[in-house]
Amino acid sequence: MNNFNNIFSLEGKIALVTGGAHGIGFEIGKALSYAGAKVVFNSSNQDSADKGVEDYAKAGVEASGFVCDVTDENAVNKMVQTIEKNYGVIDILVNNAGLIKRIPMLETSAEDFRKVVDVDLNGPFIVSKAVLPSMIKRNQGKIINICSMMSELGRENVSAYAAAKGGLKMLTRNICAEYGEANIQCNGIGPGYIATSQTAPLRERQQDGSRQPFDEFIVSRTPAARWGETDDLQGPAVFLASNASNFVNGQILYVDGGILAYIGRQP
Ligand code: NAP
Ligand code: GCO
Repeated sequence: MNNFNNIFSLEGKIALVTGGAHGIGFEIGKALSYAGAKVVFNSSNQDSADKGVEDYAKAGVEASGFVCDVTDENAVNKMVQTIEKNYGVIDILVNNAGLIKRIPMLETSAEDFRKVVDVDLNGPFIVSKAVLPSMIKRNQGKIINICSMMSELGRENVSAYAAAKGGLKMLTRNICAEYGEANIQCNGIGPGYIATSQTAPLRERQQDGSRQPFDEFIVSRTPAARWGETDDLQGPAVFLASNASNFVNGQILYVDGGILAYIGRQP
């Protein structure tokens, strides 16, 4: 049999998924494990890390959880050193940890703006900088940055988030540019509107059980006419983590049900 099926295999690989205890990161972590990788993840607190390990185990995945704030360079370096000592060099990094604040720009404090940019942009920079040296020594590595529709589009009340996710798109391209020759592939996944705890406030039903106007708007702007589910991101993540994408670099793969290609349903 030809080895084509192996092109998506992650057997023997070690994958770090930041913020991988729940939501999109959790589903991506499961998928990478099902494709053969050993998955490690971090959370910002012990309770979430512990629950994440339990939830992975329920899904048949033996994941290892760490408590580490992605904005804390010393903590990140220590976590990466511990992972490399206990499990081996990180082959795949998914920069998934993220934060959003939905506040009109003029009501956004500089502190709020800095906090969102710190987690959503500085975090991926810090973690990528920690894992790249070992990847470069081995002349191979995969970095997947979880971007957003807001890497391409603006919308009211998410100025800090859009600025951070737009920057993350360009950080993705810059890592590609700087380390592609070391056989590092750095790409992004741009999820559309996905049903997670982060978007729960946008999807809560109104008193009469009807959808919120923004919920209706998103469904009307999505050709798939639905919100995305976290498992919609599993296949794209395995593709970008595997040998199947060894000549794909600096790209943002939008998994958005077609939003970016569509003017919106006619009134
Ligand atoms: P989520 O459920 O809120 O997950 C975000 C994760 O980030 C949480 O697990 C949290 O970890 C972790 N995190 C936040 N700040 C952290 C920090 N300082 N250090 C370490 N971990 C931190 O949200 P999600 O919807 O799954 O989003 C995951 C990623 O996808 C984010 O980057 C988000 O911007 C992006 N995204 C989401 C959507 C969507 O529609 N949901 C669409 C496009 C992009 P703990 O709670 O475990 O501490
Ligand atoms: C929002 C949503 C979006 C999604 C995602 C879209 O308030 O507009 O939270 O930002 O999370 O980033 O791709």
